[in-house]
Amino acid sequence: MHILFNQAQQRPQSVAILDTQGAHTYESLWTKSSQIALQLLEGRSDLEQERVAFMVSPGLNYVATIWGIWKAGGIAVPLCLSYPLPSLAYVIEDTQATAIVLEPDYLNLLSRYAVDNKIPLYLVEELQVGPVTDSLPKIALDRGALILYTSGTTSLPKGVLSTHANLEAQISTLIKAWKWTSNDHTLCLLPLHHVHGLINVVSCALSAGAILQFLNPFQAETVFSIFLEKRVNVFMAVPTIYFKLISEFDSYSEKKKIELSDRMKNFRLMVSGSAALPVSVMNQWEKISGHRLLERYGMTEIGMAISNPYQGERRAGHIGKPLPSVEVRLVDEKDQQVNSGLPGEIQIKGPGVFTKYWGKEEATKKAFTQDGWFKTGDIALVEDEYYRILGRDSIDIIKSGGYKISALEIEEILRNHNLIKDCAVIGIPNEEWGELVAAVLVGEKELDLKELKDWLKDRLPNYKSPKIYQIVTDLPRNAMGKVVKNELKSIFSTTISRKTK
Ligand code: MLC
Ligand code: AMP
Repeated sequence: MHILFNQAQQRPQSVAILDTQGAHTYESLWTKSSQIALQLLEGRSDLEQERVAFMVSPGLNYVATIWGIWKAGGIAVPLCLSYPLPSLAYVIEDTQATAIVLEPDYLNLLSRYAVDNKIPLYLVEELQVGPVTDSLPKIALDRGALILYTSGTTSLPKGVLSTHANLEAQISTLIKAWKWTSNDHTLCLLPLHHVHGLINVVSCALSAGAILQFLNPFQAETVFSIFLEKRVNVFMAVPTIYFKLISEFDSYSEKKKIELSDRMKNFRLMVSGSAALPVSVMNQWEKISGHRLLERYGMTEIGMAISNPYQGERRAGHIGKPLPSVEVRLVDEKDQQVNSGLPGEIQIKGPGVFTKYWGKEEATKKAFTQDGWFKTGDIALVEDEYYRILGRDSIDIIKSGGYKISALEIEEILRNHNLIKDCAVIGIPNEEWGELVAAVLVGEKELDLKELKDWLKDRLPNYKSPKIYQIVTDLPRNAMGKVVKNELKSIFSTTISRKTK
């Protein structure tokens, strides 16, 4: 990962990271990551693409760990901090991770599992010891670097394997397109087991020699206090976060609103992505910040592909034009390019496109056309050169708060509940969250939604758990016996849904 490590050589004394422990220079990041690499190697010359899972909160330790795994020749597997044990175990087992690096906060959750499964656990602080020698392996760019998990049209999430070359292409494209420099200072409040936080914010900032400030967890009030410190000038978030920031802003006094608006006018760039940005949110944000949000489109498998311009018209309701080095086409069901102005599936080619789904040859084959285009499943059309997303080809994929969620994964878990006879999960449009995860249940009469919510806590992270429920006697099915999910959507708009609280 030459692009990512360059700045550590070029500006060792500059601040790289600000976190709850203070400011850390590029040199300190470099040293700590080398120490971690050497400790993980335990005398070996190269981890040879062994998978190393890690559960570390955003901050210096997080970046030092992922860089350390890369420097040692391993493939990094970031674990989601809000996953319950079964979801973590799935990722660890699916990647056949040979080691787990973690912070003490997560010991309780993982130590028993690690002992039972004979996987060595390393505390991240304890890896930051010993002299830094130059005996680290040279890593070829075509080697595996990262596995991120993404939900899809299969019930279980798939591990997306990207090489160092894929990541370099994703990072360098964005640095050029959005004009990152070492004068930038960004605030990262996104989860780091997805590309938005890990590539677009963390890796672009550090590759550009900028300052990367962490805030975890996201809190609208704290975001604005940090803005008022007059350092941040680049900000990236999902539409739900902009929605929440607007609500917070609206609660302030006129004096504070003016102070904040004046401050935000000095930002260089504000970006929205990971889900459709409602035009209403874009307009309100422009009113309060003076910034027309730059909306872009991407995916775990490809990094960023389509973006509104840095200079030029940022068109509301549109995701922009293909980024340099990314080839984009729209096709029909037969993978034939559609005529201009007609809708079609977005397909992508380019150096940022991932290598394979980890351990899933069949799924990988199905994800590409015979001539190598990656099928995104997103439907779009081009209007006067700007792409506009119309929807997805699968009703089973839900986007909520910028997270991609598989309806099938949740249904599979719900079906294991002894009082649930049948179920269907769908996404219900919602301005704040994009979509809300909604569950329609056929249950025994003893089924209690409060109890069900508690039961789910041990099995699903909060963001995947249904937020609204309906109990029905039967699910509507077509002649083939398949649940007609579109019909279910109307239940939520015509009756009052039962919330769990
Ligand atoms: C949480 N809540 C939800 C919810 N998630 N309600 C409805 N729908 C959801 N999806 C509720 C909880 O029940 C809780 O309610 C309250 O909101 C706060 O919960 P939380 O988990 O603490 O949420 P919060 O911290 O406010 O998080 C919101 C968020 C988070 C927007 C910060 O969702 C987030 O970080 N999203 C970003 C995801 C992301 O990075 N995606 C990128 C994927 S990569 P109560 O009542 O219990 O308090 C990708 C490619 C690309 O997509 O193009 O970028
Ligand atoms: P993920 O698999 O989590 O990486 O999510 C990728 C998906 O997010 C894409 O396939 C799109 O459906 C969606 N997405 C990302 N950016 C946008 C956007 N600007 N507008 C609409 N959908 C988006």
